[in-house]
Amino acid sequence: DLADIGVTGLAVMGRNLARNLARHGYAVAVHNRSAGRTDELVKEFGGEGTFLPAHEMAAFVASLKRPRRAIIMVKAGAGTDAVIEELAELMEPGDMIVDGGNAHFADTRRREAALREKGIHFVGTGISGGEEGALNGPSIMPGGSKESWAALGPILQDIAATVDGVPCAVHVGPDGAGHFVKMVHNGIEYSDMQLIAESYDLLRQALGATPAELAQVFREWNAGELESYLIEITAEVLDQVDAATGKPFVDVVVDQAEQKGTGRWTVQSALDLGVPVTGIAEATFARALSGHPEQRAAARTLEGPDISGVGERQLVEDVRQALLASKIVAYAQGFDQIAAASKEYGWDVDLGAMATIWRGGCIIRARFLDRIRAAYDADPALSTLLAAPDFSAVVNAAQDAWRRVVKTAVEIGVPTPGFSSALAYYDGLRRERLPAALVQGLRDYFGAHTYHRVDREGSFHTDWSGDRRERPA
Ligand code: NBP
Repeated sequence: DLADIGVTGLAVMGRNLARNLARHGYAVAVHNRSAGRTDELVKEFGGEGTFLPAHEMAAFVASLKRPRRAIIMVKAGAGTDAVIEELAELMEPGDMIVDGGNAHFADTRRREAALREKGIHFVGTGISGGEEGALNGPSIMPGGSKESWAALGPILQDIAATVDGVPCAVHVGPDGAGHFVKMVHNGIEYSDMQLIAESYDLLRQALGATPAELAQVFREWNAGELESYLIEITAEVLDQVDAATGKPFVDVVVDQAEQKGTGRWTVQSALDLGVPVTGIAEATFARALSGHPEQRAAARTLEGPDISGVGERQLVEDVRQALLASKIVAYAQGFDQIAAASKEYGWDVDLGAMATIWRGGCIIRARFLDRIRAAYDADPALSTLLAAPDFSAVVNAAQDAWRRVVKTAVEIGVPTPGFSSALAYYDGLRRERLPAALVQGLRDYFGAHTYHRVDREGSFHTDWSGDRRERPA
């Protein structure tokens, strides 16, 4: 008998995905570069379903039903290209190669175009939720052709997480759309975590609260509109006590955040698209700053403010509101970026559907996402999430608290780039007139870059080095 689908690359992600497929009744062909992993999978979990192990790629491909469906789950980069090449040699027009790794969307576009020439569908697919998600139901963001979605969609929706009966898997759009959306998802994840970290830091510094006390604060927040996976696990991490020292776990971890690069990719793409994803950028840069211990040691001689006058006020509730408002800004920016890329690359991404598929199975799952879906349902052409009535009401109500939080942070010398830049973005967006007019004037002065006027059509240049009169450009 032949397999319904295959998985090649059987490290944690591939193995769990293969098991998830088998548990849903699919016959799964399994293959890995080094045969040991394949044998191990069958030995340990063979009882969970039907696995067809293959040690050679040719045997793996031969064991698949036509049109063939093969998922690649290997380390992103050169390894993926090597496996695609090997698979493509053995496949026929109409077959489908799914890349479930964290590929850069530009690589996915290149690979899709190359395989399309051969009539093979290449489906760059974002998979979120880590190993646990891969096994029990991830959020799945496939790109690629409509034909490939028709053949893969039912399987992917079957193994994805479901929320209220709705599967967290939908066709995102052609070629690189799926990996692009996964990339932005990860960028938003960076921003969510940075904001949570700032909330914790500020409350700990300002109130002298212990990590355990703050765990309780996050737990309470998780019972309200901030309810989300990341807030939930923040309480758990803060509650953790180090067995070796008896100290709070968070105090024994080296404070240098690492990254695999998707935050950086998101920011790079946003720079190309001209979309200000400041929340994600600040989060990425905050990680970079944390990773420069030599500079941080050298900077310890710099002085901070005198904080003796700062009282408690209602700081906990203020921080909760600042966190919520900053989070809305981060999501608004992330959705702007997806919209811009969708336009640039002709993807026609349904923004509301993206909120839906992130509701379960993935790291940024949150109650909040239902409201984003509702906002786009109410107005699919929404220009910014901040302007949706539900969200503008929240940020308007939060803004006084948000300002007090940033002020307190500045007063006591706690860096909150996430809160501060989100607030600056909010104020920048809502300002009727921005000092960009002065920037334009300066550009025209030194570079004759011209400017537009508020009262007349056309481009203008002022002869700054001559008579300083304005002329149409
Ligand atoms: P890794 O990213 O650690 O990759 C290990 C796998 O890649 C092994 O199966 C290895 O084969 C294979 N491989 C490598 Br390395 N180079 C290869 C090559 N040149 N040819 C063929 N196979 C090669 O595995 P992972 O953590 O399971 O992640 C798989 C993918 O899923 C990655 O792209 C990752 O970014 C993505 N992802 C991971 C997570 C997560 O939470 N870990 C979440 C979402 C997405 P070998 O056994 O022979 O060495």
